[in-house]
Amino acid sequence: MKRVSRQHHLRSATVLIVTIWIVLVLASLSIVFGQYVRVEAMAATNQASMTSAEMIANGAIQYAFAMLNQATGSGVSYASNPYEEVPLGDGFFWIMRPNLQDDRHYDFGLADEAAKINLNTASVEMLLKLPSMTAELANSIIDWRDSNQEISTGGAESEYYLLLEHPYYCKDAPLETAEEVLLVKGGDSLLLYGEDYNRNGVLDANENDAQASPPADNSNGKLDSGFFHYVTVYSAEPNVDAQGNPRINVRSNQNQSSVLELLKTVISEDQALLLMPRLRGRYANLIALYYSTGMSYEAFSKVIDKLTLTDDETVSGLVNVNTAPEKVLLCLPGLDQTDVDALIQERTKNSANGSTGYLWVTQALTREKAIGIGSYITGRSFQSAADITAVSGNGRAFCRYYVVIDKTQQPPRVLLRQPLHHLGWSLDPSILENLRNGKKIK
Ligand SMILES: [Ca+2]
Ligand SMILES: [Ca+2]
Ligand SMILES: [Ca+2]
Ligand SMILES: [Ca+2]
Repeated sequence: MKRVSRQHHLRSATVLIVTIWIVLVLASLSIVFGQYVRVEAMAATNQASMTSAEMIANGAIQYAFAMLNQATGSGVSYASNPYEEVPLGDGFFWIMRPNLQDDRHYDFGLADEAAKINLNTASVEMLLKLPSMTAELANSIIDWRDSNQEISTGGAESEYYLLLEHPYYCKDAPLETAEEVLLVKGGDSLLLYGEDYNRNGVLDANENDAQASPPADNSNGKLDSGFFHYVTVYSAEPNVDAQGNPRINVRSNQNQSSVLELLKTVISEDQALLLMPRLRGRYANLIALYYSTGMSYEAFSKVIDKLTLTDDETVSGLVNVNTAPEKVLLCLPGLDQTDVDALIQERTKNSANGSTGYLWVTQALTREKAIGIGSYITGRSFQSAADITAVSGNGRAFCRYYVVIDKTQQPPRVLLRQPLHHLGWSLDPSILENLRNGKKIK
């Protein structure tokens, strides 16, 4: 009797343990399923927010196109159109550009690619004057883009790159993005971007905390930036005048009568006929020609845009002296700080008439210096960069694209659409926080 009861107790206990286990398993399963459903629902909402952000970014690209088309003549419009917190769909977009004078404040708008040094056409002397450029990298860029196999001092050709752990050939062709310098001997992201890890031109917390988070910065309270914001590979202009007519190649024999006709519009026929032999002489560029003709500044200003010294349909890599920042002007051959100050002063005087010319540099520089930069400068811009951040209205998703637009042709075309989401949210962090909490942005 006693034995039976003990067996009964044992069986009940076993049943109880099994029941507890089943209940535990069921409970945890239901928790897992519950979480799974919540995760699925959240993922679906996040997916919808992501789609929304992507659509807003597409809209922002169209917006940039429209802004560029609005610009009359051959310039790029930098009018005070809204580029900050522009509402679109259920969200917003920003078109950001670095504020090169101020690492505390964001700046918005399109960035002018012709206001930068072109890595494909700049001389080694010009490259060397870029902020944080090294002799090794400057010479290696020359070897990287030139088609020959001769190694410049400190440079490198294929024999160097083929001995790397992951070998590749020297490109021996023009760079297609500025980031390509990371593949070039001596190139690294600290030289290219400096401390501006997220490329927004603003000193962010992680860019001023030394080694605590990437990048390795010097935590000196100021953004020590690299040369990224000062370089391009895109600047190019069609060899036509402001009205879109092909320019006249002064050096070409069959153009002599057109040149004479053109000169007669600004000087007397006798004077023009006297000048003709001089046009056939040797001179480095149109500024040199201006001095050698002895024509007045007013007269030559009226014809310079219609003249060229090449039959090429496109001229690449010229720096727009009407828009280039101080550090870029300083890279032009032979110029020192005093020259650049004089240029900026003269430019400010001229800026009211929205000049697309560049002969005005002769008013600020000596004859020798003006001729020295004459082959590297222009007064016009045709390519713009739009650094676009788009966010969904609920702040759950954002995306960032770096887009380069070329307006040498109609309609304009996109030369680059580079995703930059991996750099994280690069505007004021409170914007995202406010949107996520259902508040107003500011
Ligand atoms: Ca080469
Ligand atoms: Ca930054
Ligand atoms: Ca850091
Ligand atoms: Ca610093």
